[in-house]
Amino acid sequence: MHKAGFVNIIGNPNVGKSTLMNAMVGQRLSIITNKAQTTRHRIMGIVNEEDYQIVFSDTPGVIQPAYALQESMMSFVKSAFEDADVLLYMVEIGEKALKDESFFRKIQHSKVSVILLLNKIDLSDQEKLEKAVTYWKEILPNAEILPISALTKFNTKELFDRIVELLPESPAFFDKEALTDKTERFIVGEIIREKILMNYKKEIPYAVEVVVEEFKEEENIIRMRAEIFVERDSQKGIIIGHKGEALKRVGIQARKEMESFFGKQVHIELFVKVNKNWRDKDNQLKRYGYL
Ligand SMILES: Nc1nc2c(ncn2[C@@H]2O[C@H](COP(=O)(O)OP(=O)(O)O)[C@@H](O)[C@H]2O)c(=O)[nH]1
Ligand SMILES: [Mg+2]
Repeated sequence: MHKAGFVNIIGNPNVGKSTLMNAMVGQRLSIITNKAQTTRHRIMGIVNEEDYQIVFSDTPGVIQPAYALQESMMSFVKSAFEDADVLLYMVEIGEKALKDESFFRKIQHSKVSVILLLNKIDLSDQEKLEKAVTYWKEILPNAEILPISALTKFNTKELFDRIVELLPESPAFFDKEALTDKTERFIVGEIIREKILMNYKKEIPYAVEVVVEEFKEEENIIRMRAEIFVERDSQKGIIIGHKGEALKRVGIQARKEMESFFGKQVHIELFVKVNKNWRDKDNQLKRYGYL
């Protein structure tokens, strides 16, 4: 018998969804920072064994959308409700319900198994944990509750085993060699965006989109060229920095990360361009793969 299914991770921004997906897959597929809205897409991470295939989905944190990009991000979350075989609803200890009530009601009335993950218990204590368990049992009686730490991997093995138990009988959905539904170019773009999120403050990270224009794998090296789009001229100057030093730092950090991901030497060139108010334009969102 072969089992397969979609296991979709949903929750508020910054609770640790991407950290968990990477821990489950054993690869750094989804970027992680301490900033909300780091994840903008639905990203699948696939675990293959002879007798099962788990397709994890990491999703953007649930927010009330303020512009078109965020609306598209929430449509990725919506799609994750629609095909789930198991829903992993992740919260932090001390946190109350999802920022969007209609999403929360969907979880309450879910027909598929829901596991409520109380994440970051490494930062908590027994008393707070017990309070949280009591609170969530009351408002989400249909869920199994599991305290975890995605970061220190506390209880992640237990979670994984429980997911395998819950998987339905099914043939595989993806090639059994596949690791993700995303392309190498997408992952490269995300790594660059992660370094931008880490290196710049205020509105800059939210105004940035990265497009990988070239990805050429040679025998000993991968050559890449990427364009960083911002919304305004002033942001372009900030990204580049004094004598180009800020951009250079991003390039070096991204290259190191890529070399460890691809296990190969990487050469990368970065260019910064202005695409006025792209976050609010449907045709631009389409171009960047959000619609
Ligand atoms: N202490 C602690 N920090 C965590 C844990 N899981 C995630 N984090 C941190 O929380 C922040 C947000 O993580 P991320 O996975 O990007 O959250 P997401 O927005 O829900 O995808 C990062 O700084 C992570 O290192 C955990 O179990 N314990
Ligand atoms: Mg994330």
